[in-house]
Amino acid sequence: MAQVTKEQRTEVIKHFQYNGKLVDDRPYGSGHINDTFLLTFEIAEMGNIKVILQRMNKTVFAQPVKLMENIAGVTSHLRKKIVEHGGDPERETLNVIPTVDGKPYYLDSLGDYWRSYKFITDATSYDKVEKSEHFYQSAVAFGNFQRLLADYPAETLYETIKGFHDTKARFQVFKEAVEKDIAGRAAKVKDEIQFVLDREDTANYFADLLSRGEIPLRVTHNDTKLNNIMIDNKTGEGICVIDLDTVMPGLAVNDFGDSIRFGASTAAEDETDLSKVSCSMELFDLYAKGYIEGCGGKLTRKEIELMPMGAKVMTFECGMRFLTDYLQGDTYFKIHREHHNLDRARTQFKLVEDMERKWYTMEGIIEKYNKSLT
Ligand code: ADP
Ligand code: GN1
Ligand code: MG
Repeated sequence: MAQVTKEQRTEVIKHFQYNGKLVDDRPYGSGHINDTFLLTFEIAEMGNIKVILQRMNKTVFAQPVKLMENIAGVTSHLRKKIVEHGGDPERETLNVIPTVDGKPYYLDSLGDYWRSYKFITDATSYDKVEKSEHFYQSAVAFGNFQRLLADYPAETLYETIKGFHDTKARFQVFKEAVEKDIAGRAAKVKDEIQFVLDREDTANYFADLLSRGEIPLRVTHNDTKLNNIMIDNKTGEGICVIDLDTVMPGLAVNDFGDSIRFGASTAAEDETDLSKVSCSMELFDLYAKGYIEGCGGKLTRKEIELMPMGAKVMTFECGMRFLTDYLQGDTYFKIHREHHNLDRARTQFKLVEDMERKWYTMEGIIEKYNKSLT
């Protein structure tokens, strides 16, 4: 997608229900998909009010209007439950700011779709675990999210990305990308390609279990990385789950696994010094504890037992997706340097190897929690 220009934002901003005078407008956050801006408005006697403005990625999300219907449905469901439990719905769920004609999105003159959210104040989205307690709290919050949506009518949710975590199908897409090699990069990444090809069993694992009915489809978040949760600056609690673009029927083990992939890593997702990258067993343990607690007894024993596999499959899948994008010429994930997707793929594969080495430790941790269930 073309870069967002200042003129484009000026047009867009006029069409949302904002008050006050715009005093600041800047790119924001480190998401890989949408274009996010933080706007600050000055309102007489009230001070400054911040909002998030996002251009939705229409290459990734083919139907932005249906996607926003999902978000409206999910956030109003969450709002109702938060109010029932005496929580603060202004901070504990996303709040969509409508356009002047009352829609949850704006279609601009260039054909781009935009949406806006109230900014969640006094909270931080972390790219790396700074305090282990934050990671535990994020687990409780993602578990709660799963529990609160357990009674959401899954059939009303539009599938925003078909086969999003169908790792088996993604393996086939990867093989095609290697064969086509449109960016002419395959010869230079033979080892990484072989790493993926050697693990077809990992790619097929959950598809096979699902087809045998051994694990349930649930309404899941599907993108549970640590920077998709706001941690309260004062209490350290996971206050709000954000980035709801991929809320769809999925697997709880994948939600668990994606959090481990990102948050239990001892290094950033794009670290180039691979000696720094490993999967922390202390963080794995903390997250498992928090997530099982947050889900409030809703997970089956089988789902809990499969948590190490969830971590491995999601890390493997993500590495495979980064490498696929690298082979296809970097068209999906935003990159900020030439071999960014390759660097990201390498950290994921290093994590997969480390998880394979620590397999029995992970299983032991999970067994401890499975045993303690009544
Ligand atoms: P992407 O899909 O590109 O990851 P996100 O919706 O996750 O987009 O937004 C990118 C970043 O913007 C988040 O990681 C977070 O830091 C920030 N952000 C998004 N929504 C809010 C919000 N309502 N309040 C505060 N920060 C937000
Ligand atoms: C993307 O949108 P963001 O940056 O939170 C991606 C996830 C990947 C993640 C890797 C819709 O997440 O699936 O796991 O990057 N989201 C989409 O960091 O593809
Ligand atoms: Mg995000």
